[in-house]
Order: sequence, then C-alpha cells, then structure tokens
Amino acid sequence: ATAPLPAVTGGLPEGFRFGAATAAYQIEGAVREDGRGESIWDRFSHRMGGDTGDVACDHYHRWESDLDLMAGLGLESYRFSIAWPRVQPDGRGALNPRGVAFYRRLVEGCLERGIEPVATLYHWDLPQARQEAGGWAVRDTALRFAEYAAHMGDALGDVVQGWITHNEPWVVAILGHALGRKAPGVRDWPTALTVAHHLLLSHGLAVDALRSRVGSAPIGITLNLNPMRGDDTGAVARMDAHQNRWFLDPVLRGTYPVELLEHYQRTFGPLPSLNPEDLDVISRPIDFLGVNYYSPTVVRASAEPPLQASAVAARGRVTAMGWEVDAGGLYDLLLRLRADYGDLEIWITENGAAFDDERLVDGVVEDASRVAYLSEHLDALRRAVADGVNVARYHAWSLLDNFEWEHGYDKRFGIVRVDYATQERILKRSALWYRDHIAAERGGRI
Ligand code: PNW
Repeated sequence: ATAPLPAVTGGLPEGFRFGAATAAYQIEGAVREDGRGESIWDRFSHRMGGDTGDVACDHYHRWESDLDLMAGLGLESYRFSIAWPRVQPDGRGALNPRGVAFYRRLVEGCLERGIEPVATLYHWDLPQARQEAGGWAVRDTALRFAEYAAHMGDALGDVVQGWITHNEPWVVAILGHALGRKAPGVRDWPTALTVAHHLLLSHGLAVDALRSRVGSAPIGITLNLNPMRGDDTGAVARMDAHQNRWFLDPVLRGTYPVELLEHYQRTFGPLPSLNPEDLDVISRPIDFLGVNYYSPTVVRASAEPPLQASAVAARGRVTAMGWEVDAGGLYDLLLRLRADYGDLEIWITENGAAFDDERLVDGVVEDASRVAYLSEHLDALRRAVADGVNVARYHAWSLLDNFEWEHGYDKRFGIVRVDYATQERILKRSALWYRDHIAAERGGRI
C-alpha cells in the first residue's frame, strides 16, 4: 500500500471546525450511577445476551483525560450526546441534578480546552419508562421530548455551543421499529412510519423549546444520508424517497414526498398520526443540517415490500461493516443537497469507518485503511466546498472505539484504540494523521 498524498489544505470557510463525535450509550458506561434511569438500549442489549454498554469506555469516569486527549490532537469541536435517562430518569418530571452536573462538567471542560461543545439530545437511548408508555409510537413521547429539550436549554444553554435534536431518525424508525435490528426491536412497518413522524414532530417542538433558551447557539438535526446508485431509476427514486427525502423534505420544505406517502398509504392504510398541521412545526427554521455519511447505497428493483427496491451488497473496497468505501459519494451528496435544498449550512456530524486490519506497532495502532478513508473523504469535502457547498464542521466518527450497538465491541470506529481490559487509550495512526491535518490547515508546524 502506498501512503496517501499530503492533504490539500486551505480554502475552508472562516469558522470551519474539525472535531470528533461520540454518543452517550456507546462510551459512558456507569449505567447505574448517580441516579441514571434505564434506557431502551440497556434493556435491548441485555435481552440480546451479547455485549452491553454497562461499562463501555468508562468515559463517565474518564471524561477529563478523554478531553485532554482531544486537546492533544488539536480537535476544535466535540459532538457528544446527552443520555436522556441520566438527566431525567423516567423521561418526565424533575431533573436528576447529578446527571446534569456530569454534562456541565464535560461542557465546561471542553470550553477550558478551547473545544466547542456540541450536544445531541437523542442518540437512541430513550428512557425505558417512556417505552413502557408507548415509546415513539405515541405522540406523548414527542411532547415529553420537548420538555426534556427545554430542561436542557435551561440547564446548559449558557455553555453548549451547538445543539442537535436527533441523531438519524431513519435508523430509529426503520432499524428500530420495522426491521427490529436496534432497540426497541419492534418489527412493524406502520409503527415505524408513526415513529418517524413523531420523531420529526419532536424535532420541531425541540427547536422551538431550545430557540428561546440557548441564545445564539446554532440548532440543527442530524440525518444519515446516502447517495443512491443503480440503473433502475424507479427503484433508486423509491429508496431515495424512503431513506433521504422522508426526513429532508419535512424538515427543510414542510412536505412529505408525495409519491411515497401515497404508496405507504396504499400499502398500510391511512397514517392517522400524520396531522397536516404538524408539518409547520417540523419545518421550523434550523441553523444547520447535520449529515452522517458513511457510504453510498446501491439499489436494484426487487419484490421486497414495501418499496419494491433493495440495497445490493457492496462490492470493491468495503469496511468491516461491509459498507463500500466511496468518497465520491460524499461529494455527490453535498452537491445534491445544495442543488435540491439551497444554500443551507451543513455540518458533517459523522464520517469514518471500522476496519479489521489494525495492529499495534511500537506503541501506535497502525490503521492505514482508516487514514486513507479520512484523507479521501476530507478531500471530497474540500472539493464540495470549492464548488460552493457551505460546510462548516467535520466530526470524525469516532473519537474512541466504542459499543457499536448490536455489533458490540468488535467493530472499531475509533481514531483512538480502547483496550477494554485496561481502559487504556492508544493512539492510532489515523489520530496522528488527523492531528497533523488540522495543524497544517491552521498553518502551524506539524
Ligand atoms: C451511525 N445503516 O449508525 C450512528 O450514529 C453511530 O452511533 C454508529 O456508531 C455509526 O453510525 C456507525 O455505525 C448507523 O445501517 C447505523 O445505514 C446503521 C446505519 C447507518 C448509521
């Protein structure tokens, strides 16, 4: 393998920041400490009998040294998530002050190190008590989420510098409620569509709640978006409407994609949760769109309900997840967002990869595949910026190896290795490469 060329630098907009992302259940551990309530991921991972987030990276106790690690890499922005059941154990009622205090320490620790703290309110860890009251399939959960958002705005609005309502509502709705692969493990398409609607509604309600409480801090939502590839234009359009436009259009235009909406209604009957007035709330102005990009989706026409379209297994270079490596997909996606949705500010809130070919050599984990992945995707980002797309953040997924949901700890996305036996953090080559890339951009010596 040849080493990647030195990265192109310069040309990024004023105010652009490089950072890394994590999520509460994937790194914190300490699931029974300081009054934290149970979440649907505690319940689901224990029920599945595999790995759980009980200890994870023990970040709840190691946050200070983890922040030092970030500062040492020159990271400028840190995207973390707040565990709803840590700050409001039953997902309603009074706050748990010890849970809130943890996030205040974390955020102030970021500020002390010159790192911008960006908080995600929902990265999939619904309080189990809300699930027992019906979960995202009931409208009340959206109202409770708005109250939680208001509480967080009051508690942390003076220090958090960016707010993200939801992470990847498609994954929550479809993988969590149609395919049953993620918590809460439901398999029912009509429920999944109801859940998607309530997630979107709760996003709009949370924007309203935050707007009056967080000063000028930007507010957005993060979607997992995939550029679609394939020869059957009908199948490609259906998959694109299902996965990308079902979330983009309501948030950015106040409409559901009409053809797919009619198709769902023919297939499943009326969708009673979908009150037309909700779209005004869902489309409240946001300050940026968060984009998680991993790979393109290759689509073919098939008999598979409800879309009559299926994703084809990736070919060529793939990651340990089986996801195709294609930085051109990031460029295409960014250009498409600008063409279809106008000049909105975009934050890449996740981008990265798990690979199996890492090995420890003289105290550094050599991960050439990840260095290549990050380098190619940052080049694609720079090309999109040069072509006029307004991109303001890049958060690598992830700072640390962590609990990769139903795949457990085997899939390692970190730029920093976690030795789970000792909780030691060991830099990977990609972390050093990223440090040098940021330093070169800032004109420092590397
Ligand atoms: C995202 N898919 O999940 C999440 O935001 C992270 O928590 C996660 O660790 C990361 O990506 C890596 O998986 C996704 O199947 C999970 O399309 C599945 C899909 C997409 C994103």
